[in-house]
Amino acid sequence: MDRTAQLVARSTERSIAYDPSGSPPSLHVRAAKVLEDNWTGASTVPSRSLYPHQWSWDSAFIAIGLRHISPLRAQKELETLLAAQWGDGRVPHIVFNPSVPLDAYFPSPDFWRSSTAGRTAGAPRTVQTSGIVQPPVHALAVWLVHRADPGLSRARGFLTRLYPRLAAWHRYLLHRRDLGGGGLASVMHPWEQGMDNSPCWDAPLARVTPAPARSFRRADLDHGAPEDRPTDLDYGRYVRLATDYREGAYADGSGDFAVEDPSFNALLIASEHALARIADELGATGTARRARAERLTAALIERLWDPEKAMFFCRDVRNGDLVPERSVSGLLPLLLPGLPRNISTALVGTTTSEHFGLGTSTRLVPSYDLLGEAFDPHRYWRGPAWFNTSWLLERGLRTQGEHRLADGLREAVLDIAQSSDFAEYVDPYTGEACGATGFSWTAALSLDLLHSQTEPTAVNEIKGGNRG
Ligand code: 9WN
Repeated sequence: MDRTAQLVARSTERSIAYDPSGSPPSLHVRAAKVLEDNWTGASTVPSRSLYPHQWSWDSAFIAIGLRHISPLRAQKELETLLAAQWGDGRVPHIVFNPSVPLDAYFPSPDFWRSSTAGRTAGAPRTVQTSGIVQPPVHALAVWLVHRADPGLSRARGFLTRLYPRLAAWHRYLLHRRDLGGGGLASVMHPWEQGMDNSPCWDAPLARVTPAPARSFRRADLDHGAPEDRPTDLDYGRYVRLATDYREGAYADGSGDFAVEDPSFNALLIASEHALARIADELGATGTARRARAERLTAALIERLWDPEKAMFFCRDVRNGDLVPERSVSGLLPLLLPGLPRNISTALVGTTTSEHFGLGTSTRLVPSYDLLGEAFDPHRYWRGPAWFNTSWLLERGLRTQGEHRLADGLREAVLDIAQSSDFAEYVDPYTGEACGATGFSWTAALSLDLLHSQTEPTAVNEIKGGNRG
């Protein structure tokens, strides 16, 4: 057996035998089982019922957890996604599985028509994808996956192969998506930011004429309760925006919806730090990338920070206004090591305030302001708590040295993941399960918290410091 084959075999064994957490084995084993059940051979579906294809930011979170049980599968997860990258650098938000029936999810490949409508933008010919993107968590995931088994990663040329793709992805966001001209990337569709139905989109979406209800058929209502899902009116607007983008051959710049979002940009900055570390590892220098990450942090503060409300807000690029809705997105810049102390202290204060209730009224941090007019503890992204945002916040609190709050959040995530059967999202007060169960990123990020314990290891990895 050659060296690479040996490393691959060892990595596969680890997926079965490795459980160093010391925490109740049942959570570890059950989480691993969810990821096993949702694995297709090349990637992991978010949920067998509701989301039967590969989703972009889901795969990044999934790989972060998978690395603890199979670094090889974690590498493959990211390789499969990045193999579907477009020539212009965009990483599509969905990579479709051709063996899944067209009516299992809407919008399906025949809606996006990526290989024809996306030809000028360099969409791949052999695989069908959507034409929009999702938050850039990928470089961070690639770095963390590499760190889980550097020997396997080097033997397979994991970083060498993925670095140019990640660099092109960031270039796309920083150049083609700087629609506000202030250095930040804009999202052109609510699905791009990942928190689809957030009240932050209500005002910018209001200027979009909905596609007629009879022009499409929603598949999400076959699996989810209508009162928890986006309304038909909002769905019509999502469809209109995506249709217009497709009809314009997926060229960036026009479009009724353009928003600079705090978490999308914070994740881009955290990933830029990770890319700097990948460059160092490959023998190049990450210095220019670190400087860029610092410039982006300054732009984030200048354009999206409101000192009076102690919160980051979205900016509607089409009218230049900040959107005055408090969302968990506005807390996630806590991930950034370069955040000035006065800002991080104020932001931690907002996290524990009556708007989000961390450590006081809520068990997990809600997706939206508890006091906001649109708050609803069960409706998609309008109040419930998600596990990926909780994981990001836990990492962010540690980055800022807030270990007591982070410990409490970590415990709550593990507890509720277990009791909710790895729910897609939960009621922030009670932890009651909502949406699908057996949800992949819930299982993966629980595994990650089990393994990372309370050591600030992952924090240093996110920070891109000089730890070996
Ligand atoms: C649209 C897959 C995705 C997540 C998103 C979540 C939801 C899709 C939908 O599911 O979005 O992309 O149909 O509502 O909002 O964050 O990536 O899990």
